Amino acid sequence: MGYKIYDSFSEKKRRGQKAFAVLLDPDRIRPEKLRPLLDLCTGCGVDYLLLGGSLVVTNHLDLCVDRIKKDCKIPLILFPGHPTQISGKADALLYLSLISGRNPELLIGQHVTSAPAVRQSGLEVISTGYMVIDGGAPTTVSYISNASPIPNDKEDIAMCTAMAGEMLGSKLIYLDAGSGARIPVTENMIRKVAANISVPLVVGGGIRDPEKAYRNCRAGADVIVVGNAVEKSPELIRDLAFAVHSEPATVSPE
Ligand code: 1GP
Repeated sequence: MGYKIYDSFSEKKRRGQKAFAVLLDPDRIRPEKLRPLLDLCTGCGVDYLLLGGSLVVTNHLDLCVDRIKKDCKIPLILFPGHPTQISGKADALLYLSLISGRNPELLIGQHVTSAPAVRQSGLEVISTGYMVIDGGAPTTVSYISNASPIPNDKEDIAMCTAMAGEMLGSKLIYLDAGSGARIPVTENMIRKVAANISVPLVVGGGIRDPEKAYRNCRAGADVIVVGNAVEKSPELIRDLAFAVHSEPATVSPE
């Protein structure tokens, strides 16, 4: 097992290049119909594809991975809500520990029981300090995780949590307001967290427009994840990718 994907995160961060990731929810895609979306992602310079969800009811993860790997060269990273959402054919796995919550199962319990399977999968494992931030209404992740999200105006709690995660060994910190969040993570919180960690910072949940993606990058996010908005309007991918990859100062900061 190498560290190719993680090295690409680190290298982009070192160069100050922001990355754009499109999140694919296995429940909302039909593997045989993915090709146009994958071509669009490739054409727009999407950096990563994430695959997974807090609750997945379909049973075609392997098929989705097969199709994506066959039709597309963008690195495919699993973003599992549960240890069953693992396929050794992807490129890497975000190995999430829900450090913002106090549910021991999601901090370490599920990791213990799934560790042999994860190791045997051969996947590149990226230890990720996963932080759920209040998105203004209950989201699937806040309900399923059975753990309180961090209030979205408590920047200090987020900062201390991210710092602790980094010192405990997380290689990425992921601030997530949850899929479809009404209120995305604020720039103030992103700024505070980014200023106090040195590992790459991933931000997602409720990002619907290029301006917000851009402002998040200016505040210190290294990777922007968008799922819902591009599911509804795939043509947004081009503008979002452009915003994330563009130079500072073309959009005024918050
Ligand atoms: C959710 O961060 C991701 O885990 C993406 O959220 O679907 O709201 O873009 P959206």
